[in-house]
Amino acid sequence: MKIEIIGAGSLGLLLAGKLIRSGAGVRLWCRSGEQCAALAEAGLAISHIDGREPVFIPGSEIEAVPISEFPRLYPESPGDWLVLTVKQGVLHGTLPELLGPLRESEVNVLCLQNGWGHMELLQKLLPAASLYAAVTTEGARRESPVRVVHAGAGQTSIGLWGKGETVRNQAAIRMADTLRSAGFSVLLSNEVKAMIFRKLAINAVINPLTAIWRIPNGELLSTELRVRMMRELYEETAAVYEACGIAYEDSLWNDILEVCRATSGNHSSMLADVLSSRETEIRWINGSLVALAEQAGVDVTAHQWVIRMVEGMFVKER
Ligand code: KPL
Repeated sequence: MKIEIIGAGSLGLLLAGKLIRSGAGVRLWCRSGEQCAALAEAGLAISHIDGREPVFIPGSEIEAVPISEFPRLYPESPGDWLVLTVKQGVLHGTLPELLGPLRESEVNVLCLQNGWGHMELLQKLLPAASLYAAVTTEGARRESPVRVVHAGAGQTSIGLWGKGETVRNQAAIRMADTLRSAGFSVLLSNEVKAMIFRKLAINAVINPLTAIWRIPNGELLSTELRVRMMRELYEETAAVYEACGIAYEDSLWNDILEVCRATSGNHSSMLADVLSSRETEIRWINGSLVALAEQAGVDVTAHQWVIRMVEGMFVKER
């Protein structure tokens, strides 16, 4: 099986390194030619904070290609799976044009984005593809273009999007097995929307507050005021879900607190973006909740406030 990983950020590098080590065929599409050259020269290093043996992949074993070459190179030797690990901003920005040659293709696509909105976009761009949404709690931190830290083993749930079929098909089972052989814990789920909305709520509460206060996830629990602010975001989220008929578990609030404890030393992906002056995914996380709230007439003042705070951290070049 040949896997095309699009996006060489923290998760893309982690998946690429572990899949290559387990013997899977991987081609890694990077944003820049410089990163491809660095990987070819230095190789890819994965360290683990729990003390497990580091993984090192020599440059000669890594096929890394700039994403700008995708329209030319991909049709010459297409893979069996595309794994999209780019951020929502790239998915809604430069990626649609690059995926043009795949419009008629029945390729399998695994999408690992946070937030909401990406699956609908991909359905329009790739109407013949089999689209799978994945929600992962793997912790990964990119230290450089060639080094990533596996900051906590998590779980990845995969669901088939939009076809009304069970995810237990040959292709998905093989993909899940391949990921398991690479050391990931994987579940196949027929509750794809519930899975995405659960993660959306977790991200909409934890990510903006950690980014605004510049604290690791666990520190959200360290003062009453912080927990109160989390609770406000949670209650607005629950009100939106109720108004829109989106089912969620009674345990959702406790699940959010548990994620803070389980990932207490980690920086959320939004904090990592802010610290690296990268565009955040706030539009597709809290912004998608505000869009749902507007349709349903629900007040989401706290979500609107965190969006302004996080967006206000960036001065966009004109
Ligand atoms: O998914 C995450 C993220 O940072 O985007 C959580 C679960 C909040 C872990 O940091």
